[in-house]
Amino acid sequence: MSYTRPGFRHPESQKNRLGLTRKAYEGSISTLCAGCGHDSIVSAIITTVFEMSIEPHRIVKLSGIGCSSKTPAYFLNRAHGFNSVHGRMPSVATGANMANRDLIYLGVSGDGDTASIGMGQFAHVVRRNLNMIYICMNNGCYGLTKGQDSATADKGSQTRKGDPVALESIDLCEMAIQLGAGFVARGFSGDKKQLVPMLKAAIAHKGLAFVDVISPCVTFNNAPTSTKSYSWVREHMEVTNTFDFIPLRQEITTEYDHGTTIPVILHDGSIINLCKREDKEVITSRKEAINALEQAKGNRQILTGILYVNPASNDFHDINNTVKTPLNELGEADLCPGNTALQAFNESLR
Ligand SMILES: Cc1ncc(C[n+]2csc(CCOP(=O)(O)OP(=O)(O)O)c2C)c(N)n1
Ligand code: SF4
Repeated sequence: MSYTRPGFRHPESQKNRLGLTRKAYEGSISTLCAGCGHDSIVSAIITTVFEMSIEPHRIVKLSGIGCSSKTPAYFLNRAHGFNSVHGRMPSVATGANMANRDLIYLGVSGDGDTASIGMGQFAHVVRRNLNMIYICMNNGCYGLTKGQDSATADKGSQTRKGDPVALESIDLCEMAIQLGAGFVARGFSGDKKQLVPMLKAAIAHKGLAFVDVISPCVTFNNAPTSTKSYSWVREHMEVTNTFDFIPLRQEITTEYDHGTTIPVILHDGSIINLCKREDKEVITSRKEAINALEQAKGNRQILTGILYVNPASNDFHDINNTVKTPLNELGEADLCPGNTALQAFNESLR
């Protein structure tokens, strides 16, 4: 059976700065299980790009294999898209990004796709600091292949069959911080209020922005004792900071009157205001971010919020001094500067 999304929208639907309604940012109707956390993340992505007034065709959505990796079909129909082999999204994203640096690269993956078959690719794309947003929809299991434990399932938490997970779990945020990501955040699919500004900040960041979103699999990993279930996360979530994303065109406002506020200026000039609890002052320290994650884990808590930002992050293009123009815009004279230039280049290497 196939479904199509009804074309009708209220004539007075809200429009963004481009004059587009939310409809322009939607995709096909989801075929995921009703209540899957991944669908909530899709909705947050749509809200984010709609509110940021990004032209849909400026986005490249990429994914691997899994229920999570199917989701790019459910948002941004007018964007470019590539559904790659299991765990290989980062290398496809790297190639595309090298060819055209002017687009916005949004990679979507699952914890199986990222932390198992794609672990090598994940590690290197973070290390290279590719200018992309990398979202991991983390449900602690392989949803698409019927709920086997993934490498992010917490040790001791309950598996689908009811046994405790015997192996150490991988914390993708800690890994990303260690490997040099300039922006690392953790959200919860059921907390859109936190997720949307987090995604806006990730899009505004230059370099790799890793966003791990705990996203319960309602079908295979929702036992109340699983640390990726709705009930467990709701009961144990500790929010590091509340924050807002303020595009430069708008007045800067914040509604929070507790704790301190540190403005972090991202590369495109936009600002995120991070309002923190009194006892959490710095988010620009890798050491503190890892300590905070470890401490929360020790207390059996999940730390959410933007965990680490490096305001001086250089992306892969800066590091490799690549040409500023997308390759498809280079003319013959740029691509083939002639024999004299070739000889001079060869001489320089002797
Ligand atoms: C090379 C290869 N090995 C194994 C599979 C089978 N497979 C499909 S999806 C998947 C796991 C997906 O898990 P995850 O990334 O966590 O996504 P979820 O479905 O939970 O969102 C596996 C092992 C495959 N498609 N290709
Ligand atoms: S199997 Fe799990 S991850 Fe896959 S669509 Fe269903 S609820 Fe979502």
